[in-house]
Amino acid sequence: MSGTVRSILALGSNLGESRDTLSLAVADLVDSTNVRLREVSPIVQTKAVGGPEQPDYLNMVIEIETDLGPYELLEHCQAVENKHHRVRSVRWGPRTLDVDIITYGDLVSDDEKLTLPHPRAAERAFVLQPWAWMDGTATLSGRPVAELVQQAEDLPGLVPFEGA
Ligand code: PH2
Ligand code: MG
Ligand code: MG
Repeated sequence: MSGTVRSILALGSNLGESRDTLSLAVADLVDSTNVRLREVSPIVQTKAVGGPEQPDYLNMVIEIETDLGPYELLEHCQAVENKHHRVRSVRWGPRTLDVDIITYGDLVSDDEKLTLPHPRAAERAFVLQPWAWMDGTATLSGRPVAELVQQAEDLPGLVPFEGA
């Protein structure tokens, strides 16, 4: 795909100085003429979904506009994760930074390296709620994000982040 594409990225952190990490990661993600920031969600504090017992997460989403192809964008996101000392050990284990591509334009892909839309986004309040707060008209696979979030099992474990 070429030209300018809008994409939703989800960020999460539950190790280290998570609040600072998220801010720095947003700056790193858009520090490129190929990636422009359109919108930023509020930050939410969320109970961990899946994986081992672990600290609460801070989660947020951003909307970008990009000239990168989907795999170039994936590499870019992974480079930003690595810069923030992301270590891949336990699946769904605690992490300093996770950056997931939720949507890339209207692209639908079932490639195991990059499944689009993100295969679990439609049931995760930690993605859907900040997204709905950022953009009340957003849809995911044709369904309103603000409606999907009402059915998400992890919604009761989510609160707006009140920290500085
Ligand atoms: N990410 C996961 C697994 N579980 N739970 C919350 N609350 N937030 C996350 O970002 C998260 C998770 C895998 O990436
Ligand atoms: Mg993830
Ligand atoms: Mg990830």
